[in-house]
Order: sequence, then structure tokens, then C-alpha cells
Amino acid sequence: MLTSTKSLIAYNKKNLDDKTLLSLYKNMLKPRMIEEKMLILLRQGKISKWFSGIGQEAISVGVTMALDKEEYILPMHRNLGVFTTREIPLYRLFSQWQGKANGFTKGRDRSFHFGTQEFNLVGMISHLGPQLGVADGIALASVLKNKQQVTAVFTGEGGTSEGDFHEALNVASVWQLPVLFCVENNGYGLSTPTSEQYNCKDIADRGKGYGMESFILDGNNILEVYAKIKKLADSVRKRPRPILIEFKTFRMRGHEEASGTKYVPKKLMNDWAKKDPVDNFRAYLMELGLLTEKDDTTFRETILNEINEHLQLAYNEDAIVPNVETELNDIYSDFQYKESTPSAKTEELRFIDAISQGLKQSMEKHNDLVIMGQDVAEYGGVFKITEGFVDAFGKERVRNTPICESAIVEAAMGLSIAGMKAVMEMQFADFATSGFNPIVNYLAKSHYRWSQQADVVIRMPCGGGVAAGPFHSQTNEAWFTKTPGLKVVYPAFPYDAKGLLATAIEEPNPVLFFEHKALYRSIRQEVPVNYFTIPLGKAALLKEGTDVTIITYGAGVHWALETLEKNPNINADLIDLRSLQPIDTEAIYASVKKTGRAIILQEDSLFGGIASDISSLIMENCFEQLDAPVKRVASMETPIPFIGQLEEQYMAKGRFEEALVALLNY
Ligand SMILES: Cc1ncc(C[n+]2csc(CCOP(=O)(O)OP(=O)(O)O)c2C)c(N)n1
Ligand SMILES: [Mg+2]
Repeated sequence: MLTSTKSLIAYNKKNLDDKTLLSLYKNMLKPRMIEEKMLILLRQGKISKWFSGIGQEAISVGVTMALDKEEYILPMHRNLGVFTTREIPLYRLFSQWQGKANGFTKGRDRSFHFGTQEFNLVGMISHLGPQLGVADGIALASVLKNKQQVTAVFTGEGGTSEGDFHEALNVASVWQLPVLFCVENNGYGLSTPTSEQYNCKDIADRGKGYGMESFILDGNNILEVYAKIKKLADSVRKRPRPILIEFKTFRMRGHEEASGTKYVPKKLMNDWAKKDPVDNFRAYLMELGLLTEKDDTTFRETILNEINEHLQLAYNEDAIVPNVETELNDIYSDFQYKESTPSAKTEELRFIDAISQGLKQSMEKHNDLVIMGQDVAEYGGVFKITEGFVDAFGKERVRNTPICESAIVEAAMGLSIAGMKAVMEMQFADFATSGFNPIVNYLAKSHYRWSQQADVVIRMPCGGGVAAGPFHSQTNEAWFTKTPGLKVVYPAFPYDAKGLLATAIEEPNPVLFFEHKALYRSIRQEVPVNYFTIPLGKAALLKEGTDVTIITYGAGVHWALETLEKNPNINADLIDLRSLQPIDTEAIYASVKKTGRAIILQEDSLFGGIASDISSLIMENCFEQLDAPVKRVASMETPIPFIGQLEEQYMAKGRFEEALVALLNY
């Protein structure tokens, strides 16, 4: 602690009243004292490591105090001061760190990796960058709902090297979203100094490139932080726009507590120690005559008592008892499926028109539903699914996006956090790779981690047979079916596509909705004209027979139908799975137990596809009834090629008939 009473930071209190000045001080003191206590506990082996915010408290506290409590903040791993300033009861934080039930994640995630709607805080996922785009989504919701609120999101300077940072700032600027992007430049990202992290003088300079205002603030000066952020927040509430703020500060402890700071030059450490935000402000308040040694001692005693009392509460709390059912139940948000019955009146629609009509009717039904994607607005999307939607629903709800799949998945998540619904169109399913991280790590895990639903549907135009080569033909459902927390739907007919899409949108959980491009304009069917739903996880038995069970989905359904038409002597059950996650195992087992033979047809290449899992499930559950080994038929173990002859050779379709006949003759 600084012993001199002379402050070395140039404070200017302007017209701030005494009460505010003192609460700024007390709010900085609290996280500092919690961490000092934790250091003792760490040395005693009573707690595990954490990421220290010592020396950076002025940023967390200044920003949080400058915002209204209803406004969302998305803090990082060093922002204990955000959580304490939002007045989360300390025992809940301590329980969170000890993995107890009074925490926020039921022991499922650690440290600051949680959010809480109660306090309008959305914590990070480990990957650092994704929350920047989530902030965009929350801010978009506040614009759409005309709430005049600002959202603040934090990142370290290391995190600014991630693509998420670029994407999120760009989207926020193009859409003029009320986000304060707060970069805490503390000199290091783990052991990496700024000179090895980026090659420009100030990160704030990047604001210009994104077309947004930016500022550099002394992150150790609580008055500068508080006053400036308050002013900016006021202004942004009135005139929504993003602002980039670089806080110059320093990381006074190791990357994580206990990992040391050997690689940091001593002089740098000593220079920054003199700029300690708590000690200097204390000295300043004393210079002003607002704080006496005695007051300070009283403040500290009060805080220490609170810490000790709450630590005891957390220690006294029972440990979580693992329960398989509880864990499985929390993967998804509860959803009571409501049947909307199909009308008797039908019209003949192509697959593509059924999807378009279904989506349109969902837009009419859900006023809080927003569609986002590349070229989806006036252009109507590359497949024209959203043609005419702008006229019907306006550009606010049918949003063209820059080319940035990650940021848009993240923004969709942000909309969901703010209570809205989102449908994102991947221009091609192949491009989901560019948004893969937020899909499998943010959307999929959010409900399990902190009970936050991800009410997002991602439409995935997929599949081959259209001579479009390796990057416009993949059917990549297996990347998602293996990730707990996601739902995967894959219809083969216009009727199913329309009804399942409606349910997927009603579902509060993240759904990957696969639409096979080759079916878009080739498959027609009579489809009810009204809004109707079909439950997810129910297969359709398209043909009934006794000799073999064919299990497939998507284009595979049509290949199987063709094969059966060509071979009327084959007496088969044909199961169209329709959804892959959840999957209708009941329908599969019932059929296989009847026929004794199973063949699974999948368009994707073989290894690691869903056919393998279905095969294992059959083996494990129907072994006694099997008369032959389960057969998988899939495409070649190569990327999907461009020219017709190669694509035909690649595709599972050409090998299905022979395999089916062989299985029947086994
Ligand atoms: C995608 C990803 N890569 C690497 C890491 C490991 N990691 C966690 S924090 C961190 C340093 C972050 O530096 P910075 O953004 O400057 O924040 P600071 O820790 O300095 O506050 C690293 C490399 C990670 N969590 N996620
Ligand atoms: Mg850093």
C-alpha cells in the first residue's frame, strides 16, 4: 500500500459530489480487498487460482458506476470490480468460485464464466472474443425495442487480435449499435507483451478504420474513467453508435494468480506500482479532506467483515451432489411443444417455397423474430427464400449482414439474451465453419452453463449433386450432432420443412436447420397453407415392409425412394429421420426389431457420420433381433469434388442399391 499521502495521478473531480467520490473509492476497495483475502487463502491452499484484476479496478468500477443497472455489461476474467459494483452478494460469488449451488453455474463452469439476468451481466466464455459480438446482439435488441440503453463489453488487448473483435466492431459500426467496446490494455496477454500482439501505436487508432469514435483513457484514474464513460453513455443513449475506448493500465499480477511475473521488467512493474488506482485515489481523497485515516480504517473493517461473513456462508454451503438426470435436464431450455394443426386447404409447393412460406408465417407470428444473413434483405438471399420479406417486415427485422459468420451467430445469441428470437441464414452450410466457435461453444453450452437459452435457428443450405465443388456442397450435420446442446433438423419434403421450421423457431434452443439445395427446386408436395408445426425428434415411416429397414434423411430419402421404385420386389421399411438431434431411436428400434436387417444411408462421407452412431445404437439395442450386420452406406472419404462425373462417383447414391441387395442376400 502507498504510504505517502500525496497522489501521483492528476485527478480532476469537476462537479462530482462527495458521496459519489467516496462510493467510487469504496467500490474500488472492495474487489481489492477480496483479492487480498484470496491471496491469503491461496497460500493456505484453500482456493484455486483466479485471474487477478489488482491494479485495474478503476476500469471495472468506473464503467459499471457510469451505467444504469438495467444496462448489460459483458465483463472479462479480470473484472471482479464489475461484479462487486453491481452488488452481487459476495457469498454468491464465493460459491460460484467454489462450484457450489449458490453460485451461478451449479458447479459447471468456473470463476467469472457465468452470466446472470438478475444483475444484467453476461460473463465470458474462455475464447475471449465471442462476447464482443454478443454485445452487438444485446445492443441491437435495445435499438429495436427503442430502449435507449447502452451495452458495455470488455476485452483485453490480447483479445483484440481475434477475428471476433474485428467482426464485432465492424458490425456495430455498420448497424450503429450502442456498444461501448472497452479494451483494457494492461501490457500483456499471458506472457506476450503488446509489441508481439499488435503493430500499431494505440489500439484506439483502429476506431478510425471501423468508422467509429475512439478514445484513450488513463485506466488507473477512476475519475477520468467514470466521468468520460458517463458522458459517452449519456450521448450514446441519445444517439446510438459504437465507441471504442482503450484504457491504458497494467497487469500487476501474473496472468493467473500463482503463475508469476518473471518475464515483466522490474522497472515497468515499479513504475506502474506508483500509479496504483486505489492508493492514489485514497491519497487524493485525503488531500481533499474527504477521507481520514479513521474513515478509511472503518471502511476497510466493514468490507473485511462482509468478506469474512460471506466466505463463511459459502464454506458452510453443502457441496453439489452429482445427479445424472439433473445434468441431462439442463442441456436444453424447457419447451412445451404446442401443436398448431395443419389446415385442410393445401397448395402444391416446391421445397424452397415451403421454407419461404414457413419462415414468413413465423415472422408474422413472432413480432420479436429477426432474420439476419448475407444478402437476405432486398436481394432476397442467394436462394431467394427471403424475397419480398423486406417489404413485408422492414429492414430492421430482415437484416443484411457484413460477411462475418461469427459475429452474426454471436449477435443472434445477444438477441436471445435480450429476449428476442433470431433466424440466421448461412449463405451455404459450408460457411458455418466461420461461425463454428460461437455455435458449438456459446450457443450450445449456454443453457447448461448458466440457464441462458439460445433462441436461435441457423438455416443451413447444404448438400451436393449441384456440381458446386468442395466449398458449396458439404453436408456437415455431423459437426453439430455430436455437440450436446444443439438440435439438428434435416427435412426431406416441403411439408416437413415448413412444419419443422415453425417448431424450430418456436423452440427456445439453438437449432441447426439443414435444407438440401438439390431438393429446393426439384421436390414438390401439397402443403397446408396455414401456420402449422411438427414436433422435432419424430421420424416418418415412409414405406412399410418386412425384409429390411432403410434409415436415411435429406437427399438420401429420395435416393432410397428411387431405389425402391426400381426394385418393387424389395419389401422395406423406409425411415426418414427428419431430425437428427433429438433422434427417434424408438422408430428405428421398432422397425429393426421387426425386419432384422438395417441399412443406413448418409450423404456425408462415412467416418464419424451419424450413420456410425445409428449403427452402434442398433447393435447395442437390437442385437438379438439382427439377421445380418448393420450396413452403412455413405459418400467417399474425400472432399466433395466439382465436376459431375467425379461428384457422381463420390456420392453414396451410386452405391446404395448394390449394398441394399447384398444386405438382403446376406
Ligand atoms: C481462443 C483462445 N486462445 C487462447 C486462450 C488462452 N488465454 C486466456 S487469457 C489469454 C491472454 C489474454 O490476454 P488479454 O486479452 O490481453 O487479457 P488479459 O489477460 O491481459 O486481461 C490467453 C492467451 C483462450 N482462453 N482462448
Ligand atoms: Mg492484456
